[in-house]
Amino acid sequence: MACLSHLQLQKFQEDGFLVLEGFFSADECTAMQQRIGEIVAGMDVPPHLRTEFSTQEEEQLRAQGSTDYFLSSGDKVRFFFEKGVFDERGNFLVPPEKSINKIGHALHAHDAVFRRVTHSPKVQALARSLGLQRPVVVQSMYIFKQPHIGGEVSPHQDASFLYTEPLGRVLGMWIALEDATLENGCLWFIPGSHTSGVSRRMVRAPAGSVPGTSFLGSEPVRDNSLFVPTPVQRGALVLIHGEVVHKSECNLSDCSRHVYTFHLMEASGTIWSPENCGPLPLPQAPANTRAALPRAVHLEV
Ligand SMILES: O=C(O)CCC(=O)C(=O)O
Repeated sequence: MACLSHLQLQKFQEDGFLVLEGFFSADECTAMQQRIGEIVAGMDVPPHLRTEFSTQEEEQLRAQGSTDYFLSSGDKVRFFFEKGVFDERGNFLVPPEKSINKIGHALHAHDAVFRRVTHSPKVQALARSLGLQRPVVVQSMYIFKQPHIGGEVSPHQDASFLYTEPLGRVLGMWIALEDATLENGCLWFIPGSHTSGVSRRMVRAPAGSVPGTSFLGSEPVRDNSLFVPTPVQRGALVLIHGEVVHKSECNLSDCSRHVYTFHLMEASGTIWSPENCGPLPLPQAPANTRAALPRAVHLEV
């Protein structure tokens, strides 16, 4: 199962994404969901750090007060919230457990359940069958897509945020812990859109200036008719090439759409841009990534 067939590999290379249904068992999905329930039950975010997550550029820039909470989350387990879930003092307007957009960006490093999944033999075998030589885990997220209020993720390429030289070294592994449907906000892709580089990059402000981010370039308006919906069942793993254009719509349905997702980088011969926002763990990271990625975790541990 973890080894891709020649046809699957070819499809991934052509489309820039690939669905592997049934990659994780129901028990494995339940273990991740139960663990996230415990983590959420212990959530304690002070009101001034309650940060609404948005993929819209203008809204990200408005949230400067909590920028540092986001920028320094690369090696931590932090909570980011849906829009409109707080009053002006930061008090919850909805039950806290229904307010979270995502938890990021280092569950893989800090939590035993998510570490086990991320470094599982079948994930390692999958990475090997994709030809990765020295895969490192550069970030992870648990995304909730809450019923009724789960926000959209606007069209983007992951390499805009996880930029490397050369490009083509970043890969997302997106795991559906619940069925992802047209109604609750499944992924949509533009097949084949991973072959023309990146249209914009998010860069952090230079050291010594006010912490923040800005974009170099801009996301073009995409032709909606090019996007292909990708509903999948619980347990599916979706491989996402770092440059493929993808999005998800908001969730207006009664059902949540939980996923656990993490990104790998081929560390061999790759330079992780020091202007990326994500700082990450591990001493054995290869020399060319050590400064910018002080804690990147090798997949094969
Ligand atoms: O889960 C989603 O809705 C979007 C996830 C995504 O864009 C990503 O993992 O790159």
